[in-house]
Amino acid sequence: MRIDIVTVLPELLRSPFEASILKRAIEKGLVEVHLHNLRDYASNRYKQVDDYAFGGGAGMVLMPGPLDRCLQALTSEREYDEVIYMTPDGHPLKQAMANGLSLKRNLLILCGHYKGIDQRIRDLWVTREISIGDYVLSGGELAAAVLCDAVIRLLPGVLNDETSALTDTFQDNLLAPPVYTRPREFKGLKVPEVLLGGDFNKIEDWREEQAYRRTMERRPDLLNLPDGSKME
Ligand code: 6GU
Repeated sequence: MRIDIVTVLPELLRSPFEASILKRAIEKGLVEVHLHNLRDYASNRYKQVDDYAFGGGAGMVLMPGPLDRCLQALTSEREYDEVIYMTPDGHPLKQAMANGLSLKRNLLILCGHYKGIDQRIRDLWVTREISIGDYVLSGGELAAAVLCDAVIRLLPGVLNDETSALTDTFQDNLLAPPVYTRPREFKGLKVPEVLLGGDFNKIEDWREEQAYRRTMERRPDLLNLPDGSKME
């Protein structure tokens, strides 16, 4: 997989790809991540990429010119399966969407900033608009990092048995059950007996029950969904 990310703050997006699982995925050649500074596509000598919104109101808007030149340059090099715009008014990111995107070859991600990007870039180029939740971030960069993490960890060969995605919360619309490691007793709190017994059927039953209990308590909305196989 190849991911190209267009941003006015490339420095904000470097560290997520320089540690742990994402770093390893890149080193193993399972994914390439390329950052593009929108300012490199500015036309005037001030390297301007944002301007006031027509109609007034607070906040700047990313101008269509630099974004269009950047997109023209990138899409002339290769075909993208999706041009994704990270925006709080997008479709909420779900595990099923991450699963679907993990099957694509080339993804292009646009990070919004300030009041967002000129609507005409969305009309002309964007194939999918994604939000990572109902709160507002200062820009799309951290949201893009979240999306990339959710997608890259699903690529074959990225996770090993210890970090397997199959038992993740949400992979079956259930929250994950509690987990314990050594010691067997910590500050007077004991590990549930069933986990020490070695009866794997009993352990599975216990985990499932705990997962249901937790989901019922915290996210009853998840229990009404069909399963994790839909894209949106
Ligand atoms: Cl994708 N961008 C911004 N700026 N804020 C957000 C978001 C995205 N998703 C949730 N909040």
